[in-house]
Amino acid sequence: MSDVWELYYHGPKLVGPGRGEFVRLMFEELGMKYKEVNDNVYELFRDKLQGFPSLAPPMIKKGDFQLSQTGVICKYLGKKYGLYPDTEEDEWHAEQVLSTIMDYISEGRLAFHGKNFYESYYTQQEETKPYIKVFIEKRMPKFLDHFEKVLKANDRGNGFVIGKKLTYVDIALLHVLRATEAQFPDVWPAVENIPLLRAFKERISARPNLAAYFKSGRPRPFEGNSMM
Ligand SMILES: N[C@@H](CCC(=O)N[C@@H](CS)C(=O)NCC(=O)O)C(=O)O
Repeated sequence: MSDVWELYYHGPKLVGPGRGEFVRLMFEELGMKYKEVNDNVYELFRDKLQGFPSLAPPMIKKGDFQLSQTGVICKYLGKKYGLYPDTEEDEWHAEQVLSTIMDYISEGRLAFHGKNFYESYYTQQEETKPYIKVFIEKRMPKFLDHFEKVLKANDRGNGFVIGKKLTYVDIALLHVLRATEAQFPDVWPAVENIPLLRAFKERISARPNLAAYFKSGRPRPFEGNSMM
């Protein structure tokens, strides 16, 4: 039995950072050791997983406790290890923002799988182009504009998403901003009116543990075939 957290996620040959990266960034910021379990994850989740059922990775496990759903994992680790809001109202606002972040990546993924959500992007590159176009032109600016407003509502956008300290929502927002930039390198620089978001991305990326991780060569490259 492992005495460190295990992160179950598809291996780097199958997928890029993906949803697993939300969890990795939590562990990295916290300076905690974790062990990745990457082998045969599809088969494992389909018919071999013991313990409390999980539909899909990422999943974390320590001892007999295992937990899936990316947002729930982030919230759990945040609460357990101190990346969590201090007041009840902030707690719910954090939950609200996290849900919006998850909506954003789900819509982004959907846009790259407009013909068939369950098949690879590479089988539908032509057919899904109109969906990507709508996402870029309508949905991405709407979400980014919203996140800009969320930042502005706290400390005029110069600090964290919620309250006076880093929480799991800052980590989640950082990852979707990085994913957006990587997926849409031509679009991202031209998105208008998001100065606070841009500064936030740089500020949080520069936190010592995260900066060391980004420089380490360990992060998986973004795939370029959908948001997640
Ligand atoms: N809502 C879940 C979605 C999980 C999910 O879609 N996982 C992907 C990898 S990123 C997967 O392997 N899905 C397999 C499946 O849904 O059958 C979460 O955010 O954790």
